[in-house]
Amino acid sequence: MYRRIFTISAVATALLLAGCGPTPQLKVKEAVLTLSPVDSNPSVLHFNVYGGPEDVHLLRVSSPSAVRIEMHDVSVDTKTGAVTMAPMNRVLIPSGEKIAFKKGGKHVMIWGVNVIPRRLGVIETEFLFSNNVRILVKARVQEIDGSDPDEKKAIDG
Ligand SMILES: [Cu+2]
Repeated sequence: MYRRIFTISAVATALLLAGCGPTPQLKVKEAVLTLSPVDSNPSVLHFNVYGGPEDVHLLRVSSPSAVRIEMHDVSVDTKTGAVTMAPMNRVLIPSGEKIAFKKGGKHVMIWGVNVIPRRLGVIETEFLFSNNVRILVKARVQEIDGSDPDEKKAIDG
């Protein structure tokens, strides 16, 4: 009896999926926090945001393990070649598109990363979007050379 119910529901699910087609899901992936070699300087968070079924804005990134977090964009002065960065209040995430926060471009700067993510090698972050969706992301934490944080190495031996 249980087997029969299971079989019917599996078929129903398959039909449902076939009928819907792929719906893009709002996601945050490939998140990596690179620690600043100088503690008083901000660390940098890179990640990719994948747009969902509707256009939304990324409004804020927060973490219980940091003092201050800002979203930044980079611009290059076409005359002097000087690179400057400025805070952004919001970032448009178009439906179905990938927006990269990467080296040389948009990024998130984090001041005062505490000892918890340094020991774990992982930092908990929360991404808040304009449709009120909050996505919790565990970002890998690394030193500037890509290795585990020094505090984690000390524990792991
Ligand atoms: Cu910055």
